[in-house]
Amino acid sequence: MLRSIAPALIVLATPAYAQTVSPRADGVEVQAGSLTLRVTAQTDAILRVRIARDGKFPEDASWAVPANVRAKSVKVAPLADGFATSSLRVHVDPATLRLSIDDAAGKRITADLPDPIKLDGTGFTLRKAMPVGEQYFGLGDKTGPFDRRGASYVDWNTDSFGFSPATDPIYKSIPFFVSVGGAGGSYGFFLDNTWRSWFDFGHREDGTLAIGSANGPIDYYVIAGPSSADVVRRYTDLTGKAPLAPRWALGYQQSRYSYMSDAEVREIAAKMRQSQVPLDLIWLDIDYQYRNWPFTVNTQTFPDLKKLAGDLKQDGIRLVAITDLHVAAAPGKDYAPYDSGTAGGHFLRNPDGSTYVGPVWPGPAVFPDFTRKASRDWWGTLFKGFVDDGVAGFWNDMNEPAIFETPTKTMPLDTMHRIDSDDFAPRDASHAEIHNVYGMENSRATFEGLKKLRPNDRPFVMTRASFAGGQRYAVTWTGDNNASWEHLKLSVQQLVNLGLSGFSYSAADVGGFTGGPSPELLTRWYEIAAFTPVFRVHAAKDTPRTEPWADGPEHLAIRRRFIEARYRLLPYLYAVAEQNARTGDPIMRPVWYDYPAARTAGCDQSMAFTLGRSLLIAASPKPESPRPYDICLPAGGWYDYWTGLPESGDKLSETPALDRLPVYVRAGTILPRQPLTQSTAQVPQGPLSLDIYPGEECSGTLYWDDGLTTNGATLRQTIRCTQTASGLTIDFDAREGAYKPWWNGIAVTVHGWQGGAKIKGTTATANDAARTLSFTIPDQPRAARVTVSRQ
Ligand code: MIG
Repeated sequence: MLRSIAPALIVLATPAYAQTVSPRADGVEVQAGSLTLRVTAQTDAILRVRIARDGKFPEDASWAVPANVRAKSVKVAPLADGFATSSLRVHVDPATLRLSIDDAAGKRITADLPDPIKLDGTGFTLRKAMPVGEQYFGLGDKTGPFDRRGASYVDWNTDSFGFSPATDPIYKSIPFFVSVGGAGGSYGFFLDNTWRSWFDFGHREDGTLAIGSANGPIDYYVIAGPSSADVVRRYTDLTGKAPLAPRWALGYQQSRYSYMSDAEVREIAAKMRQSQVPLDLIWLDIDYQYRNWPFTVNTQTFPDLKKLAGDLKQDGIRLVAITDLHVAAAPGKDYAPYDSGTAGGHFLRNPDGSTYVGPVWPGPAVFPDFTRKASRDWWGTLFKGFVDDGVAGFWNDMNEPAIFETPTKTMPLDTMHRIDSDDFAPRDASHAEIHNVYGMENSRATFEGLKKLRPNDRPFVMTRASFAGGQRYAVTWTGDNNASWEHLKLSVQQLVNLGLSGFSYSAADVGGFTGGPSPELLTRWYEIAAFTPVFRVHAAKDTPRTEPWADGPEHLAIRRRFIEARYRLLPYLYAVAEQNARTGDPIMRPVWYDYPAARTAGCDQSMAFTLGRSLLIAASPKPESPRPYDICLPAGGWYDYWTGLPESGDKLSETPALDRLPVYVRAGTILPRQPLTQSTAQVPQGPLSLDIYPGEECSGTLYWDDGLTTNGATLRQTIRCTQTASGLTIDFDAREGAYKPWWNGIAVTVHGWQGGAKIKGTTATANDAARTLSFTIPDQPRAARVTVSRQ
């Protein structure tokens, strides 16, 4: 911390009211009338802005940004009206507290409008400029247009069964957006405030970006780029990275509300294996429980959960069980979650001190106080039985929290929480303050509980509600979507925006939760979801079946082929996931994340996305239409993923066919893949494949480990290729880490090749029609060069 120098006090001439500018070692503080604005350079590119009313700054505490991150700041150079960091220039108008932020060259990143801070009782609104040409993304999985310009949003976690592409708010509140296209490059804005909040992107007032909240601290971060990738990475420096998931989380996942019995689960598993559809996970929805009481099992229908989990595991299939937070209010029934929770004082209270009881699935239910560390710890212990039974992952649903039989769909706003956690001062807090972080803290309690029960294992938790920073604890999905083409389209935009908002592991119910998809819609959804971070088929009760075989052999064949493609891609997908854990780069990205010019390319790219930097998936922007559509490929060259042939030109016309999804590989990619398995738990038989697509900056990354633990050995290796006058050289860097991989050999395929070739120590096979050259070499753990000479 660099806050030790005594601030010099500059009193300005003829103030309308008191104005002082106090330089600080790591920023500036400016007072105008009853407001004091403090800007702190957390890093050279991240500014924190806090505003005090009546001289009192709000508590310096946060659910989203850990204390050790907030404590860091850097030294700045004072300016007459602000300060500079190595990459930013910050100006504050001392009369109005109007803030503007430029890059080092003076290009505008973001600026307040005149009259920038409006107070309204406990609430406030900040007003900022919205230059023409800027677009806005993020805010989690909110519906509405992909680019948020022109729309307005409310953050208030809401159980939104059957939401439409225009419903707002829905389940999550992630008060963070990325602005793209401004003069000073991309920037991010994060409002660290948990109360009911809003973002208005010029909806109400043209050219005005208005951000407000009903209550709570005026406390926000401006995160400079200039690239969108810089912004997203820095946002995850603040709010945390999503830890690398267990590898099986990247496999195909089958769910339904509900698989009703042990027998039905076994039948689904057997049918998957018979149909040769790779599968890693089966999900147990609420009906496995006794009377919908969390942490119980209906032993009539699931007589031996441990045996079921064990038998499935033999087959490479793991179980995930739903564990909702609404504990049945069942005194005297020998129901441990209620009894131990009551004894420990872990449930939320009414203002009069009595325990709050609300109706949900179990009937009358009580609700853990997840903002208390002690209550989170208690919650974490409830998983012991299931963990001992071998249940691999947990599903935290209904944690907005959802309450039945009330128009607000949630608990009264005066329900009392106790904050006793992190660096907060212990105090009581109303539900109005905690509501938006309740689901995140529920998933945190689950995650931390699992860490304690199995310290070396990577927990797998999926949550419905969350807040900024929730990616540290859980993956998420978009809730109760609908079986429609417009929801398929919406889902792609939701997952892309979630990725930009820190939630890199995301899913949408494949096929739609409500309704019932046509066979074509369901097949198309499988195809696209095969390239999304979490691939989970799920559907509501009383809807048609959506398992891969549900619509007959032709649809099954297509769906299987896409699931297989995903399993072959696992070495690539896993390396992208590891990159995400390290850097914050999303797994699934808008095309312009890595290729900025794509944002303004001519084509409608609302259904295009990349999986890592190397694969571009170009689904139809009108997925319901049989009409041809244009695909814009970013500059630099691409290959067709399915044929391996280079594309000529950067604009392609695609005529939709149900069995085809256009996917492209960046020229300059070395793509690792593996032989097909039926589960990520199976050891692939055969060599690792490396497909080389020659082009600029040609490289690829191998990352591998046991896929399960956090403390085991790892393997990391970069491979590069260079086109030479006589052919191609492939350079293996020395491998880092001691993990011993499953492969002994490497099957190399060079794409876009013509003619024969000579390689020392092996024989190469050319295929002129496919324009490939293939050869096998031993594994290359050490630095080595393979020279491919044209013949
Ligand atoms: O009130 O657990 O979004 O995925 O199948 C419905 C039953 C409760 C809502 C979830 C959905 C899940 C369902 N749940």
